Parts: sequence; structure tokens; C-alpha cells
Amino acid sequence: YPYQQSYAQRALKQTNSTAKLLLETMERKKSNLAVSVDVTKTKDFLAIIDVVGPFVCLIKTHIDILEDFKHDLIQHLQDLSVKHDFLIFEDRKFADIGNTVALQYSSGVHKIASWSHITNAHPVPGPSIIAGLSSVGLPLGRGLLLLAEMSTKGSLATGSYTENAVRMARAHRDFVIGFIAQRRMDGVGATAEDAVEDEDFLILTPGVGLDTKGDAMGQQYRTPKEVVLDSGCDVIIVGRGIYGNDPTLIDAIAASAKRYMAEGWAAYLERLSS
Ligand code: 5IU
Repeated sequence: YPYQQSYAQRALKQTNSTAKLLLETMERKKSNLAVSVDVTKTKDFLAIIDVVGPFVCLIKTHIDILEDFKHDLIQHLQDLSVKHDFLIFEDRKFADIGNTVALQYSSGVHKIASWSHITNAHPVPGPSIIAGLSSVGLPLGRGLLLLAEMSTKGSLATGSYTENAVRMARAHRDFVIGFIAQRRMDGVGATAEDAVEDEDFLILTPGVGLDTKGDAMGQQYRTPKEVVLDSGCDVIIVGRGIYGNDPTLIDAIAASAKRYMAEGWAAYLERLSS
């Protein structure tokens, strides 16, 4: 199975340039850690990214959370991405009709497609959402993740919904590079005619924490080992497990990022040798 191969081996077979770049970056930096920087002030946002940058393959943003957003922030973010060698993933969770998501992705205040290597979408509108987003993202070499599952208690993205998300992705392999999910999706929803032996979707997984089981609003955490070794996921996405409730404790944040990076990589090495 692809997930028993190294990230470097899997990079060779990717046709989407962003998927290839992410896998190559993971191998080069020996990190399968993505940090989700969910803070409201530009100053904290950039300070956290600068300090965790050396330990991550990917930075996940919610750019619309920043209360003092100015467009020059994007240049700073891109400079940090070059300085520390990571990709950028705007966790926009598009969910509208094709025409609208194309505008939301390309335009507005944030112009996401111009700077975010990866973004994501809910499959709920059907394949037209991929058509809309790929009309903008594919010419720029971007990659899309579909939300096949969620980490939250009571999520409706299960069963046939998840299977249909995978089928939608399978029909758009040029642009859809993988899923936000809690486990591998190899062969999920496949029929006998589908050639799925070599399919290699990237699985990026939020809901990762070492010290707590969840929060007061339905979030559920599993450990890097459960996510990467037991469930075969590729990238662990960690937010508050790394910066807690105080985004200014920069030394503690660096130490925490190092810890999650080490745990994630150890789980990956164990998976390769199992
Ligand atoms: N996120 C989830 N679960 C999901 C999806 C996205 O937690 O199923 I899809 C996002 C929300 C937040 C980050 O931006 O990932 C996790 O943050 P914490 O590690 O602080 O819980």
C-alpha cells in the first residue's frame, strides 16, 4: 500500500505539483507536522509562524480570523514560507456553488488562490464545487483537499457521505490531492471496475493533541501515534496543543512544536517498519 512507502517514494508518483512539493518537504524536513495558527492578531500570527516554522511541513491558516488583516501580511507569510521551507494551507472549507466558490477563492479581501498552496472544500454541493475551484486553482498549480470526515463529536460526514466524497476526488485527480479525514481512504467507496490499487491520496488530520482528549465545544483529540501509526494518516494538524491559550509564550510554543514533530515522525518511522 502507498502509505507503507516513504514520503519521498510517494512524492515521485504524484502528478499534482503541490502534492509532490508537500511530500518532498516532509521528507526534507523530517516533519509531518502542520500547525494550525488560529489567532486573531497579526503580530501573534507571524510570531508563532516564525518560531514553529523550522519544525513544520505546512502552516494552516484561517485568514478571516485576523482582526487587523492588511494585505501586506500575505507578503510576510510568503517570506516566512520561503525562510522556513513550508507550504501554506488556507482552511477555507468552501461549500457553495461552483461560480461562487471560484469568486471566493480568487477574489475578495483575501485572494486565497494567489498565496495558498492548498485549500479545502466540503463535498456537499457535489462535483461542481471542484469544477469551480479548479478553474482558478489548477492553472496556478494549487491542490485541493475534500473534507471526507471531521474530528468533531456527532459529525455528519460518515458512511455513504464519506464514500461519495472519495468518489468525487477519484474523478478529479488532477486537482484533488487528498482529504481531511481521520483515517486512510484507500479504496473507500470503490467499485469492482475502479482501478484503485495505486491510488495515493494524502490524508491530513486535525483533532490531534497529546495532553487532552477534547475541548468544551465538541473537538476530539487523538495522539500522533493513533493518527499516523494506527490510522495511516500522513500529516498531523495541531493548533492549541502547541500554543495553548497564550500565543505570546514563544519559547514554550517552540518546545511544543518540537515535541509534536518528534512524535509525528516517530509514528511515521514505526509505520514504515511495521
Ligand atoms: N479542524 C478540526 N477538525 C476538523 C476540521 C478542521 O479541528 O474536522 I475539517 C480545524 C479547526 C482548527 C484546527 O482550525 O483544525 C484544530 O485546532 P485545535 O488543534 O486547536 O483543536
